[in-house]
Amino acid sequence: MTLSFPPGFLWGAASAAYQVEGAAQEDGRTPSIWDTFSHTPGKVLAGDTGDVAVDHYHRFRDDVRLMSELNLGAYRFSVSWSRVQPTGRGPAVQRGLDFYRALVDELLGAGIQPVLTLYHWDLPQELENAGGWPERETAERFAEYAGIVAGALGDRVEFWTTLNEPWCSAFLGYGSGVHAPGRTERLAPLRAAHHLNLAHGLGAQALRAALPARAQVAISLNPAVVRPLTDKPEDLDAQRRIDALANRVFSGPLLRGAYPSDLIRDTASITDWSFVRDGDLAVIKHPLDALGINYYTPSLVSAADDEESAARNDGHGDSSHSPWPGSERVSFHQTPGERTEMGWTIDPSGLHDLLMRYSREAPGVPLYITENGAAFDDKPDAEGAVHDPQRIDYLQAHLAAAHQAIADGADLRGYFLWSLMDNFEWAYGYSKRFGAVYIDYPTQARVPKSSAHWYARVARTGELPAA
Ligand code: PNW
Repeated sequence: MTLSFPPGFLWGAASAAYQVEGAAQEDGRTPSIWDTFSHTPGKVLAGDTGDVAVDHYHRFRDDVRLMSELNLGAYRFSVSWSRVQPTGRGPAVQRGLDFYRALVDELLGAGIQPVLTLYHWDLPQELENAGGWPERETAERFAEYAGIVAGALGDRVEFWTTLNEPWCSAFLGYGSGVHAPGRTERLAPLRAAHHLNLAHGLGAQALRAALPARAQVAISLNPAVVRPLTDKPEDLDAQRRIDALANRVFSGPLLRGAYPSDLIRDTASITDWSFVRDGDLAVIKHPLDALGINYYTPSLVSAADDEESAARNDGHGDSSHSPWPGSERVSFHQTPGERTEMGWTIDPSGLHDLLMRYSREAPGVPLYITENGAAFDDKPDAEGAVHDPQRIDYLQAHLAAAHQAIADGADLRGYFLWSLMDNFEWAYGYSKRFGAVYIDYPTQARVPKSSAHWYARVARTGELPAA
């Protein structure tokens, strides 16, 4: 049976500045923590960097044409902070802003709605040198940066998101160290999480002050779907702990204006949370116009009696350091079923669960799936065509789960496929291909995969063909 999505449902694709732009040293851009990290031997597979990436900085006009051919209604991209404000402080660089203005104009000219993310992990290196997200000043600098971008693009961009996946910034960046800046600490991720929350709140205030009333202000989270291995009390406790550190450390302050009391208890040996100052929680609980949800795969956890084995198997890349401060004694298990090239199990029921959960937790707030997709081992055939039936199956199953969530009452307004094109997949470099469009890196040729043609039809008709 064909499933119809509501009229006006937004069909999009997503990307992020450091993953696609390249032009790392052009027009006044200075290094971000991802430039430093990727240029540090051993941090990114095969020594890959975002220096050139898919050269979107120079090819954006072609890329927008490609988006039109795919019938996209929206394009989610992020702004490189150090392109716009090289030291993370002080005056903006006009050439940096001009690039985003040109991109936005190209999108609008093609009838594609720009969805702008202010921060997708590329902190200006100078701000990391001053301490990075564990320091409060970074949140204040973010608000200033938000105001600059809103001042430059507020007349033409209506959909704004502050942060992408603050969990990754805080816990992979400062805990497990598999993401930039690669710090492996226990207190720093908790301080970073709070200052990211504060950055969202202060940034949202700065956006409201600079933007017309019709503008929408949102955030994109990557909530975990955490399932217990058994219903033994110790496994349920492991589930509760990971849920606190993956989800409620953000949803608590954002939606309810408080950090969860069990999280504060679980982390009592690390911190008394005195870095949370009076008034911060009121700032963070800024009313959201929309909530972005990024979903890839669920997590399966159990209690571990040995911290080391638990840390090595935390489900988030190779690190001997745990990204779960205060709850290191948790093991992550492979959930059963078919997997993608990331080793992530394909489980669309997790997407349905998340949408229903956040419908309850954020009543009245429209939801968007701001990322969903999969990496497969895509290769051109003899004619140069790229057939990716597995990605079509993945998208079909996840869109069916999203459709079911709408039928069950979720106010879901749109879907952004991750990603438009193959790109720099963080610690995995160019080895993992998430794109609907294949990139031949030596020539930078763009080849829409069969999933791109499939998605173009879904986007045009608003209908999901039966599997
Ligand atoms: C997200 N994890 O990253 C990002 O928003 C994208 O930039 C990225 O390319 C995409 O998903 C695919 O990985 C994540 O370890 C990276 O839990 C790692 C994790 C989650 C999300």
